[in-house]
Amino acid sequence: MSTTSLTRYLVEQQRTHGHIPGQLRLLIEVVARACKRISHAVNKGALGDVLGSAGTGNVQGEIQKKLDIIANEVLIEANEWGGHLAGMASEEMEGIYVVPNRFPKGEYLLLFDPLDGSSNIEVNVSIGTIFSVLKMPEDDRGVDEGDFLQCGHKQVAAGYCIYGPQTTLVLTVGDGVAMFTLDREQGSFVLTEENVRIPEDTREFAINMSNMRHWDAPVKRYIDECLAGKEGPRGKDFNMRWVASMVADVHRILTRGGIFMYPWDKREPDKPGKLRLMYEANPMGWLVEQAGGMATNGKQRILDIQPKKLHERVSVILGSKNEVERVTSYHC
Ligand code: FBP
Ligand code: AFP
Repeated sequence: MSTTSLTRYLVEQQRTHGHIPGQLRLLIEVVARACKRISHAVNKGALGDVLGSAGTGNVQGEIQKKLDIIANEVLIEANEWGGHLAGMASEEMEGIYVVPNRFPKGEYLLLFDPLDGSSNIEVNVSIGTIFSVLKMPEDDRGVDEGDFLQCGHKQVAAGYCIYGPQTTLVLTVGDGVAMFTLDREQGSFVLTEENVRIPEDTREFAINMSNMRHWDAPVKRYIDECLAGKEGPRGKDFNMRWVASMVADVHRILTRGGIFMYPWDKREPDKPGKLRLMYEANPMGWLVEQAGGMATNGKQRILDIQPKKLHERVSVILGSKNEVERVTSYHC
């Protein structure tokens, strides 16, 4: 059984590969500590009075759950004073959060979806926290929204923590993907999987099928071919899974392969998709690529999209390489 803690893993990465400067290591450890607190609140459920709606809406016009707000506060409080960050941005906040002057300023920017899959909170299904780390542009004295508008390939760390039957932190710093399971007795994240690889082929897709009538032709064609099974052009049967928590769907794909799609659809023709580029697609896209998979918006690599605004949305197709390539080629 592994005894390598997250701290030791990060120290060893820093020593042997030079991937993780001290401030970044501290940042990742602080995010992990915040995720432990969120995990604790999630586990308490009704006993902790954390379920239900907060009666407020976020910048996306979505009703906020109590846990959305709690998780957001936990991440901000944990990260603002350590001296590793210049600013933060969250799916739950309209503008950026600049680290107050009373604290030292660091070199990094942290972006997060504090509680992804919030429609699953009450029904006791896996949810998670997604995070992405960028470096402050050099020679920049003040922090503004423009500093955050960097392509996904500029991320220096990304990951998520899934609150499910186990609480697992999944991380990349650009040298593959590692998974750490929370050992509640020790109170620490322990390395349980390294060099995670997504098989290039799969027989499992994840998409919200209730939106089928709104899809564009390439997505409809791909799913129709999967549904045709052995007798169809693919010559094999496919299985379907849809958790409605991106963290849970991506975690399954990192564990056993598959393809996940939340494509543009005709319900909101002016929006490029439902999922958020900076808080969901970029960190998940980088994790998937680091595990040998692929992530596109149907036309281009997610990580090469130049964001124009903080809460930008995007169409997402990610997972097993050969399937993502196929759907992407149907868009050309
Ligand atoms: P297991 O007991 O083998 O895990 O099967 C679970 C189950 O019986 C139900 O919990 C679930 O609703 C169903 O299988 C899922 O079936 P399918 O894989 O056909 O979607
Ligand atoms: P919330 O965190 O607002 O519940 O959204 C979760 C999510 O962005 C993503 O995690 C899911 O894949 C997707 O929404 C589910 O969307 P549908 O409810 O439209 O299937």
